[in-house]
Amino acid sequence: MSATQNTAQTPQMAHAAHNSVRGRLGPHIPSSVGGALAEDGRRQTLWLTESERGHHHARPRIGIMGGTFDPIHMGHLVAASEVEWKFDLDEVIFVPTGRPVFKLHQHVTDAEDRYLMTVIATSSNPRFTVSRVDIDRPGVTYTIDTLRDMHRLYPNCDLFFITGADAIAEIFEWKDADQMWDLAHFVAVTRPGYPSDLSKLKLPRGAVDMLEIPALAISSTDVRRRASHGEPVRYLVPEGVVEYINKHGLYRSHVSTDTEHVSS
Ligand code: DND
Repeated sequence: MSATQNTAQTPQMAHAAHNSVRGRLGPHIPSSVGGALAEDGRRQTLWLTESERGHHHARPRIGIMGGTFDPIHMGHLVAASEVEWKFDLDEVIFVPTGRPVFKLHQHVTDAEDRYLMTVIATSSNPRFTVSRVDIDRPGVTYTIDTLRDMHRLYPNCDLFFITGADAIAEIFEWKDADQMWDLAHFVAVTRPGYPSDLSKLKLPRGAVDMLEIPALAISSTDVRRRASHGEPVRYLVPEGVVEYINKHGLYRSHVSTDTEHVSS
């Protein structure tokens, strides 16, 4: 993937875009602009943003890490961190689902508990934030709605939706899948136990990148099972999440069932 894409904009547009993003994303958002010669030799101003690592992009880049996060674990965090690094993202926004569509027939922990565990798990990383858009939207959660909301909130940013290889394999079962490609670039991270070959899927050219990440065979399903049996979950989830699970007695009575759509 090209690290730099130059898009000529008016200075006013660039300033507006930049300022609006800086306000939301915080002080690490870059501030550089530059000029260059157009192909016909005339001077043309290119307005770029510079990432903290010194790369130039046409627009700030935001990762969207959607998940049920029941509970959030180290696999989720490593996935987000790896994509943030490899794609030079300015920020990764974790978006816990409200009512996950593929899990309507199984017990899912209260959204506020999942949200708070996600906040706790991400709090030490200045590039990680958490959004309530899916939790606060009534009804079943669909990614197409997540992406539309994010476009409204971050109109001048490029969005990168982060997902596991298992999730991307069934993406054509997602609501309005064909409309999602225009809203975000998709990054599918490898996950132990799931095939990482996307070639059999008829994905639009260039819409999805596969990224190999350090293999962590951790699943929320297994964390819940362990917690329900009193087995250790320490080091599978962040310390604060261990404490939250213990303090609130989560997963004591709900063992995962066979009706789960995927091992999460
Ligand atoms: P999950 O329930 O799989 O989340 O949902 C993931 C996203 O898919 C959410 O944003 C959903 O709204 C969306 N979705 C699902 C189904 C239908 C539709 C949308 C629709 O619009 O119709 P988990 O908490 O289980 O996992 C979060 C992510 O982390 C997943 O992409 C999963 O593959 C990945 N993951 C790992 N990746 C690497 N190593 C590991 C992982 N464990 C989970 N150990």
